[in-house]
Amino acid sequence: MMQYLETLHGPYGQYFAVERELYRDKTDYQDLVIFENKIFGKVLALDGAIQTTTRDNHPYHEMLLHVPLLAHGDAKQVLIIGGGDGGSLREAVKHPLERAVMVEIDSEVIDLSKRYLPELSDGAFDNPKAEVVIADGCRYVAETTDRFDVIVVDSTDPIGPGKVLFTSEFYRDCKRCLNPGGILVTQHGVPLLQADELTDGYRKLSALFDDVTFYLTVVPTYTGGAMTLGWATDEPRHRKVPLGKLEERFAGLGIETHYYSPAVHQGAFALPPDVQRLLTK
Ligand code: AG3
Repeated sequence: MMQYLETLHGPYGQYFAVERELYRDKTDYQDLVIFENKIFGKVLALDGAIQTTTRDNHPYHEMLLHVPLLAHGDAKQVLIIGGGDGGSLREAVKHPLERAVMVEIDSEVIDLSKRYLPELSDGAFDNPKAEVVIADGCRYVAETTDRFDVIVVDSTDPIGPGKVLFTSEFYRDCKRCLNPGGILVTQHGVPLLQADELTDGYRKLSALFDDVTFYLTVVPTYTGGAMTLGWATDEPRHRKVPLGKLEERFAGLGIETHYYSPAVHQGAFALPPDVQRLLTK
């Protein structure tokens, strides 16, 4: 049986026994592989890095979307940068939004995910709130006149086409596209293995926003322990929403989750000292 070896972190990684390879090719932007594994179900990898699996994607997509949307409490317009597999869009459309715009650079990630991983988007691409734009996310936030209440950066790691999504210019343009009190969240890697990226992100975001921190989630196939998601806003109250209020908003959605709960939401902002120490200016 074939094995898939993740090469993302160099000296340390994970392997998957490939039960069945569903697709493997180069898109215009990256190397894309989709395969089945007995434990994790269907797995999508880009440029040697696991992106998502049908089994363990919930702690990622639920925390990336429900935390800012429920903290905000009145988001109407949401922008997702990247996220071609549709998992973020799936969680976004569960909220009473007017519009969820997803800007993905690589149309093949969308097409192949719809074809081989339909469980990931679970129909979200056909939801009337969803709007898909095939474009460079950097360019989109630099040029659009639309404004958003929440922006979610569902990117790859800072290698390949995702690299520009970790720059000050990109963050500045995201801020430009946020309505007052808007929230930006980002995928920020695993601090045990990507400590410098975390410090770098903290510095860049702190230069632009009044309230910057990171919150945690645990995704087994993002190896190395808890992963950080970036949090940047000029409205510090969004981080301090009382539990009762979050519970009320969450109940209003009438959905069942795998990982997100209002208590997990609050606890996710508690950072272990070793992670906290990486957030230095
Ligand atoms: N994008 C985030 C992949 C991060 C993997 N990084 C890591 N293991 N350090 C996932 C796309 C899913 N919508």
